[in-house]
Amino acid sequence: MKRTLLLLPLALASCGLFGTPSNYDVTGTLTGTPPTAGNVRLALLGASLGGVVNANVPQIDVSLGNRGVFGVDWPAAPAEGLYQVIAYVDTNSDRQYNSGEPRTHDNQKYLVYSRGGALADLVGLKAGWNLVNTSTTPFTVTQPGRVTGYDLNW
Ligand SMILES: [Ca+2]
Repeated sequence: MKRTLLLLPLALASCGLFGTPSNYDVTGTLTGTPPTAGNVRLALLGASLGGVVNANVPQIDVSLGNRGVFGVDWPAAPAEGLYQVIAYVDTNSDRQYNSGEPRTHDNQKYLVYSRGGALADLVGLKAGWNLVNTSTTPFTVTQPGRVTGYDLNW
């Protein structure tokens, strides 16, 4: 009995990890079928317009929940710049996206961390996190707080 009581809080805590990630800063759903077999992982990584990875920004490994739902929190001390969440097939099993590994299409939604200033003002960026959606013309810059519907597709 004593052992069961000790395990109960652990069980409850772990349930939170696999529930709907509604409390995360960025949430979305991964759909479609990976182009190759292998371990599918997600990463928050530095990006450039056009989907080129900025290798100077450390990647954050993101867990994929049930039904392809994922959630990720903002990094604690982000560098100023563009970020994206992607899914990829980790063909070399190093838990990092490496150039050339199969990845999801660019969803044209960039997560931009800005410190503000005159240059940022020109394009509508505010200090903190911004969502830049380049799938529309003209592109939009918003500060939604939490980003929902950050959906990914193979
Ligand atoms: Ca890899």
